[in-house]
Amino acid sequence: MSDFIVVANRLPVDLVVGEDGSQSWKRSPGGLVTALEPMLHGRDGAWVGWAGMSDVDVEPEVQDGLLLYPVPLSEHEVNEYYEGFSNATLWPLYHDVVAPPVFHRSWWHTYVQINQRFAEAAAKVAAPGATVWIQDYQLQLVPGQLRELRPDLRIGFFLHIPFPPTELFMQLPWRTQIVQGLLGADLVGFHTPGGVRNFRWLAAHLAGSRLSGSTTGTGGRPGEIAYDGRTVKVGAFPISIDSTALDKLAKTPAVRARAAQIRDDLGNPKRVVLGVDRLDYTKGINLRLHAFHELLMDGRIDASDTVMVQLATPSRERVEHYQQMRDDIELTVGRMNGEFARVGHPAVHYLHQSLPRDELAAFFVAADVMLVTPLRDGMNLVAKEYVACKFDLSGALVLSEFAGAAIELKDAYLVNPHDLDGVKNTLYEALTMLPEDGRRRMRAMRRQVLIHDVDRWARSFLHALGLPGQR
Ligand code: ADQ
Repeated sequence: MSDFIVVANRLPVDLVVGEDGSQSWKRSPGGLVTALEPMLHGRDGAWVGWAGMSDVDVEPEVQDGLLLYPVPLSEHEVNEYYEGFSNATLWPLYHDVVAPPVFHRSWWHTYVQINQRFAEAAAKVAAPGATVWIQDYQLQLVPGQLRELRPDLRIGFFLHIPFPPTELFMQLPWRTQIVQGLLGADLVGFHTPGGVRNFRWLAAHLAGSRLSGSTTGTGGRPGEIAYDGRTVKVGAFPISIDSTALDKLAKTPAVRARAAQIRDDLGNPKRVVLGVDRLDYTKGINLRLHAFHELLMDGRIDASDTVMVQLATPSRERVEHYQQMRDDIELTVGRMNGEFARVGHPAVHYLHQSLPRDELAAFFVAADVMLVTPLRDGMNLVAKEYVACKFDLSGALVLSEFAGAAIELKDAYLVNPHDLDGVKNTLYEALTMLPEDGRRRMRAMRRQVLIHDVDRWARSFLHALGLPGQR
């Protein structure tokens, strides 16, 4: 029985099955685990989630004082609940329908069933009066389902992706059930005040709730919604990174030497432009390649002294839309290099690979301009990671207005990713900025990112939820 439980689609470890059938765990240290680790270990913590492999039975296990409680999924369930409803219905719908969402009743039914399974698992491990923190869009029904099973619990929910404009959300055939599911929580958190506003409107119109308090849920004053005889708090809690650790890593001699090596390997160009993303259609990778390509074609930049590097982590490779997007990006890269590369000197370096943390830090240190151009993004941690690595105040961040991070990083070169000329001109401006202006901008952004780190994010959410001992 645990006092503090995190419920997320994935466990913070991946199951590895050996050739002899033996099972072991590989740690997958994401930002969330790092942020929550002290709280989980300090109070009999548990983590409920899927082990990442279908059709296997895995026993719960205590690792370093943390109970890992696996939720099993069959391959059919992964197809319908995860790849279907979560990633082909909700993901595009919540990202401004930049791809058309697919609505399938059978996917929805599986989503309901699997959410119920997560709720039952959480109900089983929670001590009386425990605090449960549910994460993200795959589990939006869990707050309501868990409250039915265990009204004694304190339940928080945080959405890591944008909560869409009300007109778009209204397309969802199961919109009322989702809103009611979320209202099962005591506190619902979003990255931005816009998400809070959208949710409050929907709660009033779809679930008949009454609103009070702050309308945007910022500044530590969550709004309140009266629903079903309870008060549900709603607030904006912009997530962040472990900025101190990353700043420290970037300053190590090994990472600095590797950054110099990377520039050397690239042929010591005058300027290095970098993109780092999960390969996803919301991230605007192709449009930034087009902007760079057009600057080359216009003769405003020269491939002999300005190179671009795009690092893309493989993602959701079984979903058709992702396969198509990967083909489009690789076609663009091939075309650009066909026109502008010289032997041994590509104009664009493209790596469809996931890199270790210190290698990624070295790329951030090496880059003169970072291009973060999502069409829509809940927050975008890459923008904050770049800033955290620029300890010498060099570098410029080109950032989409449609990333949650744009609210905090006002000193970035902000762009509308739908405006190709705007992206081109702003990229050019960043490439040719005066060093003093660049240092001023980077100093201001670093102040923001170093103070508002992921630990502060987790604490402020849990404080608003009323977890004892949080400031
Ligand atoms: P994501 O959509 O995954 O997260 P993001 O916030 O940018 O987007 O995080 C991606 C992470 O993957 C970063 O930590 C980045 O360093 C890492 N990464 C990217 N490419 C990599 C590569 N080639 N090798 C190694 N690592 C790589 C979702 C939402 C976001 C929100 C986060 C957290 O979509 O909007 O910021 O959750 O809430």
